[in-house]
Amino acid sequence: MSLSTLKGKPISILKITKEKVTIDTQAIKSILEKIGNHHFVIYSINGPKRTGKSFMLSNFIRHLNQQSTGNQGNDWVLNSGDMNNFTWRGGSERQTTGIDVWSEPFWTTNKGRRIAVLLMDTQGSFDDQTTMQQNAIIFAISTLLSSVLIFNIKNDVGEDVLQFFQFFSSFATLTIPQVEGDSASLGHGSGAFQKLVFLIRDFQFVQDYEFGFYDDSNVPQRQDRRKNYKKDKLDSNPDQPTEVRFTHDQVVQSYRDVGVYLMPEPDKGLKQRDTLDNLDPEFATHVADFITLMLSPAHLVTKQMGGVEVTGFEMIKYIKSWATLFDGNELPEIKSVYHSAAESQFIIAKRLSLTFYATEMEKFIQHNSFGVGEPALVKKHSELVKECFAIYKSKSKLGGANMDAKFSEEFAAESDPLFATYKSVNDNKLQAQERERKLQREIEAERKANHDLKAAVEAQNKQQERAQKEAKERDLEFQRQLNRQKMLQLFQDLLVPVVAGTVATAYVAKSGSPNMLGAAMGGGLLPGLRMEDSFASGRNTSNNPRWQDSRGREMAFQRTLDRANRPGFPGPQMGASSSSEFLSCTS
Ligand SMILES: Nc1nc2c(ncn2[C@@H]2O[C@H](COP(=O)(O)OP(=O)(O)OP(=O)(O)O)[C@@H](O)[C@H]2O)c(=O)[nH]1
Ligand SMILES: [Mg+2]
Repeated sequence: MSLSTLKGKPISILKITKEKVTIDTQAIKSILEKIGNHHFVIYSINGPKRTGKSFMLSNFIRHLNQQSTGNQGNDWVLNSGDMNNFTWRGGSERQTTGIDVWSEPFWTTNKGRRIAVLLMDTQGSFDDQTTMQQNAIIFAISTLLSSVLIFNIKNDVGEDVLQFFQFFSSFATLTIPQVEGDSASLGHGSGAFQKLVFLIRDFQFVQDYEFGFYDDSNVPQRQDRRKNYKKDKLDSNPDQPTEVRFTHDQVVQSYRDVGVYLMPEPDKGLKQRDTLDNLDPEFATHVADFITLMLSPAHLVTKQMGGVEVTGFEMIKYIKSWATLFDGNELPEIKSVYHSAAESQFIIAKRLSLTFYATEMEKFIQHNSFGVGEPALVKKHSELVKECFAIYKSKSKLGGANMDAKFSEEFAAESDPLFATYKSVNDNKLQAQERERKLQREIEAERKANHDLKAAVEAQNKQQERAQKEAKERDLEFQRQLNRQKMLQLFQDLLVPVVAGTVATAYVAKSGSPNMLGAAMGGGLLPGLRMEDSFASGRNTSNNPRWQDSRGREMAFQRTLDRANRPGFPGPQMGASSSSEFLSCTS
């Protein structure tokens, strides 16, 4: 490839005021006219502010200038001589504003054709002086103009970077039908744009990925081919949540060709003092490699509109037609596109917030299986509402204060019924808990009552046992007494009459009068025996007085008398009595 050089300078093609963004069609026309009927490659570098974009483009120019002198080495990276190109500098304040295009095309031959190379530097996104709408417009214009977009970021491709990129790209895509006319059939997500290269500055994770270039079929020479940064970090994979997959797919599919270059960190001198005096050799090598690669035939992608290559002159016509789109006091098209994009972004942000709210609330409810008091539930709700607002703010960058108020209103309208549902689930849990407690109390009370009843029954049983024992003892005692009584009775019934009979017999024998026995009885000689009343009173004077014990029973003494009446018995004979009388007396 041979390149011829022209002196040049950055030309601003965009005018940005607070009210509007304007394309300076004359400025861009003056550059494109130099290309005329030739095809051209146009590189645009975009990305967050203060990330070394202008520094990199300056090196493109120095490289192209050096090439034009026929010097093939990498000295140009170390040569700080000609800094008169895209202005770059350190510090925190933004440097580039709007869009600058290098005034002079560089020429090269590619596949036998003479083609031009244009370089375009852009204002860094996310500074504090530019609205998101302006950022989006700058991104859209540079995307629409460029054939190779270098998206310059620091450290790594994070999800936040991809989301912003996807949003800006989709915004740019929405303008395609207006800028390419009705013939533009390529739509969002179907390779609407040509080439995209993520340039990652200060890349740290070299243990996993070597510095250098990655795309679908290439990895750096020393890189283990099983790990490909482009595929691993940019392509979607089935394990990702739908939302994340969607973002990855949109980014990758909006471009026909996507690659990544991992760049090492420069030395402190460059980072902090803008000096190239001690430029880190590894950094210098990679800057040179990157630029050489980007300008190599495989990456020289000529500008197309609606899928067709365009010349410098044709491009001027396109850009003129954009005047109505990007120019004018009201910017009606862009505004409507902006508003619809802002609205879509708002809806997505709101959905994400509500999903987060619902997920966290469900977790909270599930975690508190017995329910929580209403103050705790309300507190959780308020905390989540705050977090959701932060999520919305991080995802919906286009909206202003009006959108914020709209979000709060609509979020409340949608989250309040959800909260009511969670509250009723929580209330049910509390009620169930209360019922459970009540049941427990009742069971406890019943258990206690049963226990008391058992104790009472046991006491009663014991009492009964005691009573039975006492009764038994009483019975025994009674029995004992009865036995004693019986013994006594027996004694009285048997022994006393025998003794008394003997005494009486002896007495009768001695005195010769049974009646004298009554007198002896009366005299207390025979206690427990008494003569039948009629004998005792003397009314009955028979020789056979009847005797009674103290209970009035006729006594066995009769037998004694019988015996006493037998012939040969000493003393007077007494009247005989039947054996039956005797038996009835002793039974
Ligand atoms: N950490 C780091 N700093 C760099 C790198 N390349 C250049 N710089 C420094 O970054 C600072 C900003 O460089 P610029 O090229 O002006 O950055 P920019 O992205 O164009 O900045 P804006 O135009 O304000 O958006 C300068 O001090 C550079 O020396 C790099 O690869 N890593
Ligand atoms: Mg800059």
